[in-house]
Amino acid sequence: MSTADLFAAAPAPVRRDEPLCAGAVVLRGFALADEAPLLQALDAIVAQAPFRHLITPGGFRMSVGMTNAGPLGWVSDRRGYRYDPIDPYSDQPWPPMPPVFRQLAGAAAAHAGFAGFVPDACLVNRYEAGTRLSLHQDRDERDLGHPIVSVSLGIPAVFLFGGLQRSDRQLRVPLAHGDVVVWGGPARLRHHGVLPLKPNHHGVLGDCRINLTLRRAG
Ligand code: MD3
Ligand code: FE
Repeated sequence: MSTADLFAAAPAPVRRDEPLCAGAVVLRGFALADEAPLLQALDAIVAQAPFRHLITPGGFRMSVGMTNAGPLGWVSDRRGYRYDPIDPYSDQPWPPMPPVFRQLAGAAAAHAGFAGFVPDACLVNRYEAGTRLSLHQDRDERDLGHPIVSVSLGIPAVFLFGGLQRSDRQLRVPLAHGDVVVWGGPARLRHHGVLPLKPNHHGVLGDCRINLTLRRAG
């Protein structure tokens, strides 16, 4: 068998760039090369700061399970949304930002045209069948000039990408294991959300989807 035949039998994971609009691009499969170290780092975070369902300022329990890593973590309670250096469930700092998270986010941002991105917050979202994230804007970060990098792992989801007005029509973007999306510049304040997940199974993560959102929050 020739070398070409060997590669044909085990094709490289799909890696392509799909621009969504000015400032937003889907990097299909960008995280696949780092799958094992990403999952190992995720286990260490969850061991120190388990997933929990936060309460919105309006008093609703979020269906997404959340935790954080890095110097700042996103939290919600009856008082509002904010970034906090302390995990309110342990009264300890959040687990450290894994170097593989920081490096992947920097590489993805640079690939999308945002050189020098250094995240100080990683929100880890866990979705199960039926979990959804309603349409919102991300505006709790100090400097909205920095992009956000999101990494999808596990079962697929349909992401809703709207406009600057809540009522603007939304694009539906399927996101699969290993996809990375960079959102910045004119896309940074667009509304977005996640449709309720369909029951599914992923060989490595089981019956859930994990999304990492890497931000410069402080
Ligand atoms: C578009 N998380 O944590 S990441 C969030 O899949 C959040 O868990 C979703 O929205 C998830 O706030 C989507 C994609 C994302 C993140 C930030 C954005 C899309 C964005 C900021 C502006 C526009
Ligand atoms: Fe968001």
